[in-house]
Amino acid sequence: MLRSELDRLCKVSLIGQPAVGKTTMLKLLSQNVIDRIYLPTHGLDLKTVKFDKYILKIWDFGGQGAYFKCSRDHLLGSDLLFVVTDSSPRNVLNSRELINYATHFIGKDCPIVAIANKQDLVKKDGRMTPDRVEDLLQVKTIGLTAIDPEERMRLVEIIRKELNHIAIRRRLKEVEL
Ligand SMILES: Nc1nc2c(ncn2[C@@H]2O[C@H](COP(=O)(O)OP(=O)(O)OP(=O)(O)O)[C@@H](O)[C@H]2O)c(=O)[nH]1
Ligand SMILES: [Mg+2]
Repeated sequence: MLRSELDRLCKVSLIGQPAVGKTTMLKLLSQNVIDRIYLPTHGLDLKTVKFDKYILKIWDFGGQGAYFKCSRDHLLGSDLLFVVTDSSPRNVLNSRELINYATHFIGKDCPIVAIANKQDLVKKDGRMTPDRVEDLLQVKTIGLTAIDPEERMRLVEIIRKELNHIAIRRRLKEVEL
C-alpha cells in the first residue's frame, strides 16, 4: 500500500452492549435507507466508508459478552473508539465499565467518544440526555438518533473533526521521530 494511502486510512471501532445501535450507526454512515430490523452482529462486521480524503475501516463489534471478550485484541490499532449506549440509566452505567475495560486494549492516543443513542426516546421513557451521559462517563459524549437519516451529516461532521485531530497527531509524531 502506498504511503499516501496509509496516511488516509483510519480504524474506527464501535463497541457497546447488545442492541444499543452500533450496526444502525454504521448503516447511517454507509446506506441511504436505514431499516430497523434487529439482527445481532455475530463476532464483528467490517465496512469501508470513504469520505473527504479519508478511508475509514469501521469495525462494528457484536455486543454480546462472548463476542466482545473474543474481539478485545481487535481493538488494537484503533484510531478512534466510539462507545455506544442506548442512553438508559442501566446501559450508561454498563458503558462506564466498558470504557474502563477497553482502555487496556487501545493506544493512549486513541480518542474515546461516547454516543448517547436513541435520543428519540428520551421524552418517552426517561433515557438520559447527552449532558447527563457525559457527566457519568467522563468522556466527550454526542447525542444521536441513529435511525434518523437526517442525523447523517451531523455524525459525519463529528467524525471529520476527530479525523482532522488524528491527522495532526500523526504529523506531530513524524516530526518527533
Ligand atoms: N428508537 C430507536 N431505535 C434505534 C436507534 N438506533 C438503533 N435502534 C434500533 O435498535 C435495535 C438494535 O440496533 P442494532 O444497531 O442492530 O444494535 P447493535 O448495537 O448493533 O446490537 P448487537 O449487534 O447485538 O451488538 C434495532 O431494532 C434498531 O432499529 C435509535 O436511535 N432510536
Ligand atoms: Mg450489531
